[in-house]
Amino acid sequence: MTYTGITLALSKGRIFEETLPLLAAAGITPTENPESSRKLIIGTNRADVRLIIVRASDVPTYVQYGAADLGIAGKDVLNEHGGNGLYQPLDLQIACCRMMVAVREGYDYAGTVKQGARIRVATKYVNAAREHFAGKGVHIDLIKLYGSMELAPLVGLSDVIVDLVSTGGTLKANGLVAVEHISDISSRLIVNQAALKLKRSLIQPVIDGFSSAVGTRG
Ligand code: PRT
Ligand code: MG
Repeated sequence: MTYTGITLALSKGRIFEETLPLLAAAGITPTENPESSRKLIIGTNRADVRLIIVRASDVPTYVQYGAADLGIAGKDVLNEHGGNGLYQPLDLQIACCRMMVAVREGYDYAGTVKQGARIRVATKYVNAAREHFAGKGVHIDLIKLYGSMELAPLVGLSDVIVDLVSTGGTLKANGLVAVEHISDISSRLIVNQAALKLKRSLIQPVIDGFSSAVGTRG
């Protein structure tokens, strides 16, 4: 049961894909692809390094409690989690996107804000949304969703959404437009603080390998 190596928590999809070159720079190659394998614990070429595959929003939780020593999570996810007990040594500059406010085409966002009207905001990112609108002095009703935010303004669930945008294709396909930029998002390496002290000889080379890969990337 007790594993004496180090465990890195990752999510499938874009984060896994974009982490592969960083792992390679640290001398780590997964033995299986989580997209095709149903396994949640994935070995690597190194007996002392394994990967666990979890939901993107669960990565900070696994690392916080020490079930994983390290993890990779979007700044969006870390902001909602709060970052308690997590050391964040590196911005990996992967899975980059922007957190935006978006509305239905034709919705007068600026006018509504100017009038001081309450705005209904649907989002998965409730902390980010609360902070953003509080900073503007705009009163909102927050509606928490877990996905497909783009639908909310189309069916009258909300006036606006707060969501991540990368190509802009999803907004466009649904007749939505971005009206405000909240923040730039990228993924961070996160480390359990106690694990860093206890297993520094294993963890520090991974941090260094990732760091040099990020630094040399064009
Ligand atoms: O999918 P699941 O519910 O399990 O979790 P998740 O959606 O949080 O995970 P995943 O793997 O989709 O995203 C992991 C991380 O990638 C996020 O936490 C972000 O930090 C980062 N990231 C980068 C993105 C995007 N780009 C992105 N475009 N996460 C989500 N999107 C979504 C966005 O929410 C919207 O629905 O893609 C859609 C917009 O994309 P474009 O290209 O059409 O603009
Ligand atoms: Mg997703």
